[in-house]
Amino acid sequence: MSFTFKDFPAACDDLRRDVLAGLAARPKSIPPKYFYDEAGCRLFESICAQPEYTLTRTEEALLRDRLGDIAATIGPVDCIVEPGAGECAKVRLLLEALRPPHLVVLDIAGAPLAAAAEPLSRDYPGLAVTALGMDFIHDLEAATPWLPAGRRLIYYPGSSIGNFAPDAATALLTRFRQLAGAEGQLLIGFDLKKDPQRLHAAYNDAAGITAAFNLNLLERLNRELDADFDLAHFRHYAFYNPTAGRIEMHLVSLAGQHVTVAGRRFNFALGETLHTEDSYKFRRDEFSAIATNAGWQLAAEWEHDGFAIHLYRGSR
Ligand code: AVJ
Repeated sequence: MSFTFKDFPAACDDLRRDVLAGLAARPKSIPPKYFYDEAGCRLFESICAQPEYTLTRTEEALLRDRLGDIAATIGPVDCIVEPGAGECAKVRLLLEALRPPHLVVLDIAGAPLAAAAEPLSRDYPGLAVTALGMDFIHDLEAATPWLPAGRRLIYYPGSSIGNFAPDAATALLTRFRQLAGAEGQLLIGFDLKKDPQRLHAAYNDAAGITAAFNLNLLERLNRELDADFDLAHFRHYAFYNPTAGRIEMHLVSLAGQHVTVAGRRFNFALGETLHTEDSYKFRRDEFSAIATNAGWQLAAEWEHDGFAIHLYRGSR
């Protein structure tokens, strides 16, 4: 039916500002949302197809196998809202099962989002699709005027929430709670704590795709911020930190070196790290405690092979 696209500007200035701030910090770090340029999106798709990385396939199988039960528990909804929708592939199962009149998808990469979302309005007759190119982590409130009133379901799959430390996850889920409104629900997928060797392997695939994904961030900075990172002088290093309950991804400098980024010079000592991602893993009770702190109440849960899908309703 109808398709609407709104691109919110300034994503480019954000990259420059965040990267310069991150390179000035100790330890150096860059937010993982910047992995997803065009090449990064392709590499992430390829990660999801690696035998060691089961997260995405397990979630899809779980959703597919339990779809009838999940849809019946959710009940009728007027609108599905998916932050970080990317390829808009995951939401199709839910659209088929729930048949809502509206879908609102959000992603930091506006143009690819629009390209992926537009076909949905043709494939599902009677569905009005709105695509918002925005950094929802910073600017979620800007989405509110675009959401139809009524029963909203926020859909946040893929353990994207794992990129946020517990306090930041609570803050984001609190804003989801406000965005969802009084009758709102949240369907969220997250990766469970499991054998650390299995986690380690998932972020150190034999084909080297995760390493390429991590290093692609430097390629992006070379292109978009006129930087001069030598990719041969940085090593992908990912490990499970059981104390913090997270996978950490780093790019470790293999030499003492200087790098210029957006006209500024930065020194990397031999062995110094650029921390590029945290991917938190949760026990079911740890996760529901975070959601409860954010004003949500657990309504139902589904688990398979180390992955969980939770359904929440408002508690206040
Ligand atoms: C998209 C954040 C869920 O943490 O597993 C995959 C990203 N990074 N391999 C994850 C990722 C390296 C992924 N999330």
